Amino acid sequence: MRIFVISDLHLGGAEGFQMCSAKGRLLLADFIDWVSRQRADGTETRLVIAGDIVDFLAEREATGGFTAFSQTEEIALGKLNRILNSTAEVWDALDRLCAGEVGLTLMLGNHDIELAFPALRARLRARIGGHPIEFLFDNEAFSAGALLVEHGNRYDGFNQVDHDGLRRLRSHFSRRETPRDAFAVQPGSQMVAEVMNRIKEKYGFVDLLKPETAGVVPILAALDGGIWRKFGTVVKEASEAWYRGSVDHDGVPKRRELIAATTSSVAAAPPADLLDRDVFALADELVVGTHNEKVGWINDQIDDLKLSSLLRAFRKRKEKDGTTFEIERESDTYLRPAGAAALRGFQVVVMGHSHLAKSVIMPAGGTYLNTGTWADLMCLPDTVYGPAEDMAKAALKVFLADIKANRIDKYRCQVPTFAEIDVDGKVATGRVQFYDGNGHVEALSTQGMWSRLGVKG
Ligand SMILES: [Mn+2]
Repeated sequence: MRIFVISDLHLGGAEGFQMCSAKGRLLLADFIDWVSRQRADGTETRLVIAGDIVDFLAEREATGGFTAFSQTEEIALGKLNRILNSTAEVWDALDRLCAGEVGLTLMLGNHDIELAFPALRARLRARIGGHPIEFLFDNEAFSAGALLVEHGNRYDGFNQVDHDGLRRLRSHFSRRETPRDAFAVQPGSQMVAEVMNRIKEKYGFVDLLKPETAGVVPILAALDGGIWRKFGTVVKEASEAWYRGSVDHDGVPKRRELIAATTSSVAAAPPADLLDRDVFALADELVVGTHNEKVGWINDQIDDLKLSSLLRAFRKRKEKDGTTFEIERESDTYLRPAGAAALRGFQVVVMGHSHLAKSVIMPAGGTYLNTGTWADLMCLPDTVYGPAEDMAKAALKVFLADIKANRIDKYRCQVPTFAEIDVDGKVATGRVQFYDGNGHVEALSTQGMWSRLGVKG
């Protein structure tokens, strides 16, 4: 059996909120058609889309604002219809794929949980031609022999979904009953709807730039002190809540209501790579720097002082942030549970969610793969980390002026990746590859990642 896995397509989005571009969707449709042609005689072929297929958080409510969750089927269906209409090429390609007898599995992530609602599952199935697709919800993972596939948000305390609550909603909706309790939305989605999206109205880079915290937070504070003053506390509190230990020693969530979570009481120390307190301290410092006794808050100047502090901070973190796109470096958040799965016999463990494509041979045996994303990515120009300090400063200045004016198009790029796994009896082998269009594929490499990101000084 040959299995192709992609994830984090983030299809849809209101004006200015689209993460997967029009060009990106065409490439995605081209990829799906390419998968359709990979079905060799006698080999069962399947495409698994492992979550964050569409993005409900990027769709506006009728009132014009954003919410972390669509509380009724009607609202969610309205958003899904808008998404389907604006991304038709992808669904047409999936229809062709299924007609060509390639299997299709759809799984939930954390930006598309409303897809679990009965009316939305029916709508989606009809849109893909009514073929018998497999739809996994209730936090079920996909497995085939020694292959395990899941979105990955189960191990990210910020984005763990209350699937028990979601199941209760589905039960009510299927009878057209009004649910008794409101659904408790994961904090990560609240953060997107209430904080990130408000910032995104003005600064489109916020959810595209990597590394997420170390890059975005200090830049925001420098660009707009008022924004950090307003939202900084929320962001810091959310980050601290993460540390309070939501997962056990295998990195598995402890809360029972998150279906199939363990009940282990072993508290995990926060993984060292998640301690972002130095980043928050810098952001606070940058905001103080924008305060002027006489005129109050002057937020809109990228002065020399701020530029120097930012540059110093980025260069100090060069080692750490420079590994963001290194394909063999992954956070313990995902490696711990992947390692635990390997001990249960899974030779290949595939996740998505982080938007960073990875391929790691695990110490305990087994391979961890991350499918990356089909949404756009952005990163700092590499000159910022380069040896010449005055050039670095000049490059950072141009970059900040551009993103402040929301001129981000030249920094956005799509680096489409997919996992390909062969399952033969008890043996599974897998790899991540770049998809460059027209059937051109290339093995994932850090070098290839950098060149496709097109990082220019
Ligand atoms: Mn996700």
